[in-house]
Formats: sequence, structure tokens, C-alpha cells
Amino acid sequence: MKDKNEKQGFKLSRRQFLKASAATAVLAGTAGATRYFIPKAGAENTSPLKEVKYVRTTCSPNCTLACGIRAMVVDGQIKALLPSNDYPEPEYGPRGCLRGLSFINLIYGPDRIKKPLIRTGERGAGEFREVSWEEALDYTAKRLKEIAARYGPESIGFIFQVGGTGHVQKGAWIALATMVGWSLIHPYDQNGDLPMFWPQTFGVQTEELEPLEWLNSRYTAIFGSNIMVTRLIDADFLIKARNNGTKVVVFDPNYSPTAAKADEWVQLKPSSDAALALGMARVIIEEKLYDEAFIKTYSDMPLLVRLDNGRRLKADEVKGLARPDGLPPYREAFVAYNGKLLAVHPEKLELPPDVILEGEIEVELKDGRLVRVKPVFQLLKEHLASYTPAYVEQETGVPGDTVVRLAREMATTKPLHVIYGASNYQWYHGDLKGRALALLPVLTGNIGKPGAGISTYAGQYKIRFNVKEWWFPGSPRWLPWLYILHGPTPGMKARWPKNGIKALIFGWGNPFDQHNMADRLRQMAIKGELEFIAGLDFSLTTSCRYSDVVFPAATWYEKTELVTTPLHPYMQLQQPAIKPLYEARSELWMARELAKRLDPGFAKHFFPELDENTAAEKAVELLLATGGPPVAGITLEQLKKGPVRLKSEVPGNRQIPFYEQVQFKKPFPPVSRPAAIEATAQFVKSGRIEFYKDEDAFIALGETLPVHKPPFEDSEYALNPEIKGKYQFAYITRNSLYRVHSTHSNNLWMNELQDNKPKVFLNPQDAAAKGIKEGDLVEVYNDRGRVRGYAALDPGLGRKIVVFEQGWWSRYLNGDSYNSLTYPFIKPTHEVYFVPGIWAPNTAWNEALCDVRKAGEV
Ligand SMILES: Nc1nc2c(c(=O)[nH]1)N[C@H]1C(S)=C(S)[C@@H](COP(=O)(O)OP(=O)(O)OC[C@H]3O[C@@H](n4cnc5c(=O)[nH]c(N)nc54)[C@H](O)[C@@H]3O)O[C@H]1N2
Ligand SMILES: Nc1nc2c(c(=O)[nH]1)N[C@H]1C(S)=C(S)[C@@H](COP(=O)(O)OP(=O)(O)OC[C@H]3O[C@@H](n4cnc5c(=O)[nH]c(N)nc54)[C@H](O)[C@@H]3O)O[C@H]1N2
Ligand SMILES: [Mo]
Repeated sequence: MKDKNEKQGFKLSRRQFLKASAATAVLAGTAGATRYFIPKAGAENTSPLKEVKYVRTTCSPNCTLACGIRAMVVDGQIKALLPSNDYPEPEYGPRGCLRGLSFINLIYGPDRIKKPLIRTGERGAGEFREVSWEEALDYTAKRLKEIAARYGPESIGFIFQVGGTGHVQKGAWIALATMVGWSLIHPYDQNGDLPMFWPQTFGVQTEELEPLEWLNSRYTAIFGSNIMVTRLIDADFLIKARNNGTKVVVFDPNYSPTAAKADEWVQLKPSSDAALALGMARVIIEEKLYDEAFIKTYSDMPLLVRLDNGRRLKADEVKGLARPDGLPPYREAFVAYNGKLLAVHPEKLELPPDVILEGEIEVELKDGRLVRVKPVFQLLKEHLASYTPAYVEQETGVPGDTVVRLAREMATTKPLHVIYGASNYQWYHGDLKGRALALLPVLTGNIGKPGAGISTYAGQYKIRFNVKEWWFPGSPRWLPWLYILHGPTPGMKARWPKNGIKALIFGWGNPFDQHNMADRLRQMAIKGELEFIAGLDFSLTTSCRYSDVVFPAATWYEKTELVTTPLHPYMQLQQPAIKPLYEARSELWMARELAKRLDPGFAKHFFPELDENTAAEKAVELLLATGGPPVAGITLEQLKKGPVRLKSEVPGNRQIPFYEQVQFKKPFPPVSRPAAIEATAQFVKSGRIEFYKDEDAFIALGETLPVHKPPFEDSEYALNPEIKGKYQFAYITRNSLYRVHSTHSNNLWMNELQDNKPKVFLNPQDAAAKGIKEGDLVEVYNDRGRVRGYAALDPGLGRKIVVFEQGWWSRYLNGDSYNSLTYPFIKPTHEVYFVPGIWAPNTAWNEALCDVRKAGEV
């Protein structure tokens, strides 16, 4: 018998639900036939729900939040996803946003892939036949074997997206890839989320304060990070901090939701942040507001640089000095001066307090030559002299007196926390901006202390414990994504597969929307350069439509997984709330089945004797047992009950970057997992925070010190000088409130909230100059492509900016791709070293010029 609720429309049966969503989700732009539930007076709902169970699990898109969720399951169906509130520190709960809580629409929605698919039509057409797992796996194994035999296994590229959301299931595929010898593509630089100033300056992949620490900051300077949208759940901490008296200043070309919540919004021209930061650093130095003891101890400011060749002076070169015995090869002893020349030991940070920061001296080298040298600080001071308030005002649009005032405030209100947003470093010179911004907390001694530092919050990339036993049974081979689109460069350090990339396997990502810069990837698929494409997803995305084989994956609510995020310091377990729908399976199961077919020897790694969930639990136990100090003592049983804080060296296990370096004077860098310290310590050979970089590429580009370089000059104009003047709008593709990238692109409710229409945000004055009115269908274009959407006029937007929120599936854009306007620029300083996802060429989404016109006007 149907219960009362169902009759009232309180809940839809799955069949009804599918019908309703199929009817409304097909086309954007059509009025949604949403049904509204309005309770009738007196129709009280009295019947109890039967067989209700709650399963504690996590929402796991790539959004950095990793919200604990309680799935309410009735009769084997998920009826509601509810925020969990079981964090030992109540400040972290409750978690969950409208995107995550309406994920039900994706689990039961019309785009859910029900069975394995093999392509029948053209690539991109989305025509498939449903096949058995047996057939899909046999076919895939056969094709992969053929390609490996012809071109080598490294010609098969594997894209897996960020690790933090899936140590077990992603780990299974990474393990398979390393055993077979495929080229692994690291998601962090592929996403553009790798802030290259981190390895360059601090020798690490990325670091960040946990949000609870935001409450300890007295000054929070946010450079282009839209916390209110992109860190929605933890945005609360920012509001609380501000209510407690923390000053919050947002630097953004646009009046963002975060700017709206700040004490002060500083509007600056796109990609001019380095000029501003260097102008502020100038004030801090000129007015002696810097922390002298701090920079002498922890940074390279006292190290001497040769004026003849622009390189740091090494102890080994100097008459009477020597490199200390027993130094590891990735370390170098440089030189400082306090009346006499000192070999600076790279693993002992303390220096005599009287080492000089300013001045110029002459040094005799071992070969008898005399060279003139200056401390880094002296060079920086001279370099900053040109960043006067007047120059900064001209470059950034920020009034000169504001620059001076903010510099004084930042230098004197401690602790200072600088947040550097992804959109802001996803520019060609994002590394320079980051190096300039890092000067603010370093000069003022705001590193390694509660509430202090510099943070970048981008993606759930972070590997916080040792994963080797599960992930790397073989030795991985890596290839940065940009080379696949761009082709290899002379400076490339990664190993290019001798026959290029001939096949692509992707999971947990939608590269044909999210990464098809310049439509290159689609071309590679259509022209057959890619001979085989396989995708793992639960939704039939644009990328699946380009695939030859599609494997239906279990959603987060249908499998066991281990989740961590850089944003909050908890480890959580994803636990299956329901059985996988239709014929969906977990990725571990798929990897195991494929492994059996590729080489029966491989399958051993995946607990072949166990069912897929028990196998996943075994993998969790293996990861916990071999994960090292951050997970010491954490058990599967504990995780089944709720979130467990990861361990750290900081009191209370807090996440405070460089705490050990600063409090215990340990050399930089701390380890960036999964890389070995040998791989990353070479980035900062001095063992200190380095603002002076003397590798060839930095010298050649005039970037030994952080410098402001305007956008587009070395990218768009270098590629094609003729577009100067032709395209004058910056194409900024910020993240949407309604999606996580392209996940939720097809979420019925999220699309209703946007009137089912992609928007093109414009300043009203720019729109008026083009004859564009609110709501007009407009076309944003450049020589590479175009995308259409409806004009939304926003007076808070900077001039000559088009904002198009990234993540729409191309089916909502009439088949166009918003990423066809972007381009895979590779900056030479990103090629100095290659450590996957840590020092690698990073994607610069925002480095694209465009123009806009009413659709139909040519
Ligand atoms: N809702 C939602 N949340 C998300 C995501 C999502 O897709 N949806 N994605 C997650 C992921 S993986 C990431 S990487 C993060 C990214 O999150 P954020 O780092 O917040 O990035 P965006 O939202 O792209 O842009 C933030 C701001 O940067 C500004 N900006 C652009 N260029 C410049 C510039 O040159 N200078 C300055 N000062 N500001 C600039 C934009 O105007 C915008 O207001 O969000 C995460 N959170
Ligand atoms: N122009 C422009 N492009 C951008 C950006 C930008 O700002 N501008 N932002 C970039 C950034 S910061 C990022 S992080 C990337 C993100 O881009 P992607 O990593 O491609 O992220 P999504 O588009 O969310 O795609 C994730 C896919 O994985 C699937 N998925 C989720 N969970 C699972 C699972 O458990 N198993 C399997 N098999 N599949 C799963 C989802 O259904 C979805 O289709 O986009 C980048 N692209
Ligand atoms: Mo990202």
C-alpha cells in the first residue's frame, strides 16, 4: 500500500522521479516543468517512515570541502542527504551545501549510466550500445594491449583527478597504471590549481591554514579567492573572525560575494596583483616595518648574489670557505657576511644576528678572481624602488595612498594571513604574483605561527599521508597534461612517450569540457589521433560522449572510499548507503577486472578473493597501517563512526604551515607527499624561503626576483601580435555557486536556480558600448572559439572583463565549449624541474583575450 506521503507528492518513486527529471533536464532555456510541493491545510503527515537507516558518509566532489553527510535510506533508496554534525570540533559542522544535498538528482537522474557502453556512432555523438561488463572489459583489454604493443604502454594516458577525494578507488587505478606502465597525468597542474610560487619560494607543493586558524588572524588579505562561493561551508569562519575584529580586505577586479562581506574591497585591474604587492613590500622595507630577525633566520635575504653572473654565491667558490661535509646533493651552502664571509649551512637556519642585509662587498673566489656581491635583501630593495605609489596606481588602478595605508596596516596588525585564490594564479604570470604576495607575510614574520601565513585553497589535491603501498606497486611514469595539448617543448623535463599519446583513459573528471583548451582534445578525438578513449563516470558527460567505452561507476553513496581535504584536517570514510544502481560498480572492482585481463599477475594487488567493498576496506586498512605519522593510531572502526583529525607536529594537531620550520628551526621544505624530500628540497637548495631564483630560466626571463609583468604580453600577444587591440576583454572563467566544475551541470534544481541559462557577466558600461542589454543572447569569442550565454549586467564588475562561469556541459551551450577560447600556454620557469603535480607547467585559464557581441551580429 502506498503511504500517505507518497500520495501527497512528498516523495516521488524512482520511476516518477526519472520521468520528471527527464522531461525538464533535456534542454536549457526551456521553462522547467518543476513540481512544487505545497502542503494542504490539515493534511498532516502522520505515518512513520519504514526501515529508515542513516549512513554516515561524505560528499566528495573536487571542491575542497569534503562535507560529512548522513544519507537517509528508506527501503533501499536514498531519500535525503543531510548535513552531518559530528565533528569533534563543533565549529566544523554542520556541513553540506545545496549542491551536495541535491546530489540525489544525479544518483537517480536521467544521465546516470546504467550499463557499460560501447560506441556505435561518431565520437562526440553519444551513440552507444549497452553491453555486458564481460564484453566491455574484454574489448578494452584487447584495445589497450594492441595500442601498447604498437606504441608502447606509455602512449596510454591516464587522467584520474585529485587524490584527496579517493585514496582507495583512484588509488586502485593509479596502481594499475603504474603496473602496466601508462603515462599518469597529474590533475593538479592540469586543473591550473598548482600555485607555482609555492615550490619556487617554499619548496612545497602547496600549504594552507585550516579554517579554524582563521579565527586567530588579526588581518586577512584575500587576493582573488571567492571564499563565500568556493569555500561556502567554511566561509563561516571568515565571518566569525571578522565579527571578532579581524580586518578582512578583498582585492579583486570584481565585487565578489566575498568582497561584499569584507571590511574593505580594493578593486584592481586583472592580473596586476604583483605590482600592488611589490608596492606594499616597498613601503614595508622603506619604513623599516619588516621583521629583521625573522628574515635573517628563515629567508634567503642575507645570502649573497654575484653581480657578474646573477647567481648566488656558493661557499665552494669562495677562497677560504668550503661546502660543509656530508651535505645531501640537493642542498647547497651559500654565503653571508658579517664582517667576515660565512658559509651558510643549509640545514641550520640560525645565523649570527649581525649578518648584513644591505650593502655591497667584494669577494675573492678560489681562482683568485674578485667579484662584487650583494645580499638578496639589498637587491630586492633596489628592485622595489621603482614600485612607487604612482607607478602602482598606474598599473593596478589602486590609489597610491591606499597602497601605502594598506602596507602599513598589514605590517603592523599581526597575525597576518594572505589568501591567494586559484583564479588569481591561473594566469600566465601567476607564479610571479604569488612570489610577490609571499613577500608580505615573510617580510613581516608572519609564517609558521597561529593565524599567520599564506594559503591557497584549490582542489582536493592534497596527499596527506604515505600512499605508496596501495598506489605505487610499480614505478609511476608521469606526463604533464599541457604537453599533450601543446606538444613537447625544448625545455620539457618529463619523458615524452616516443609515439606520443595514442589512447586516453579518464575517471573522476570531464576533460572534454574542462580541459579541451583550444578544442585540441576534441580534435584529437575526432581526427583519430587518439585511437582509443575510455571513461569512468556515473553521469554521461561530454567526455563520455567522446569515449569508445564507458564504464558505469558507483557514486559516492554506493562504495567505500577514504577522503581527506586540504581545507579541513579530518580524515573521513565514505560508506555505501545503498547498493550500486543498475550495473554500476566501484572503480576498484573495474581495475581488478581489467588487471586480470591485462596480466593475471597484476590482479593480486587488488584483493581478488574479496568482494569489492571488503576489498576497499582492506585497502583502507593498508593505507592506515602504512600511512606514517599523520594517520598513526587511526583505525577503520574509528572512521566508520565519524571523522578523525589527522596528526601533526603542531599543538592540537592544528594545520599551520611551516610550524616546525619556524618553531624548531628545521630547514625548508617540509615534505610534499607523495614525493620524496630529495625531489622537492632541490627547489630551495638553501634550506630557506627563497625570493631570489638563479636557475637559467629565471635569469633569462628577468625573474630572479618577483616582478610585475602585465597580462597577455608574453602569452596572447607573443602567440599572435595581431590580436593586440583586436581583443580587449579578459575572459575570466570563475567557479560557479551552482556547480562544482561540471559536476551538477545537469542538476535539475541547480539549473532552475539559474533560470536554466548560462550567463555572460558584463559591466553595464561595457555592455552599453556594445549595444547589449540585460538578458540579450550574446556571443563571447576570439580566434580560437566562441561561447554563447545571456547577458547579465553587473556594475560590480571591472571594465573590459567578461565573466563566464566555468563548468557548463557543452549540451547546455548548443554544443560549444566555453574552454575553446583558452590556450595551453607553457611558461619556461615551470619547466626548470619536473616533479609531478609539484613543479610542472600549470594551466592559466584566465590568460585569454576575447570580445563580446550580440549573438547573430557578425
Ligand atoms: N561552488 C564551487 N566551489 C568550488 C569549486 C566549484 O567549482 N564550485 N571549485 C573548487 C576548486 S577545484 C577550486 S580550484 C576553487 C577555486 O576557487 P577560487 O580560488 O575562489 O577561484 P574563482 O572562483 O575562480 O575566482 C575567485 C575570484 O578571483 C577573482 N580574480 C580573477 N582574476 C583575478 C586577478 O587577476 N586578481 C585578483 N585579485 N582577483 C582575480 C575573480 O574575480 C573571483 O572573484 O574553488 C573550489 N570550490
Ligand atoms: N576555463 C576554465 N576551465 C577550468 C577551470 C576554470 O576556472 N576555467 N577550472 C579548472 C579547475 S580549478 C578544475 S579543479 C577542473 C575540474 O574539472 P574536472 O576535474 O573535470 O571536474 P568535473 O567537471 O567536476 O568532473 C568530474 C567528473 O567526475 C565524475 N565523478 C565524480 N565522482 C566520481 C567517482 O567517484 N567516480 C567516477 N568514476 N567519476 C566520478 C563526475 O560525475 C564528473 O563528471 O576544471 C578546470 N577547468
Ligand atoms: Mo580546481
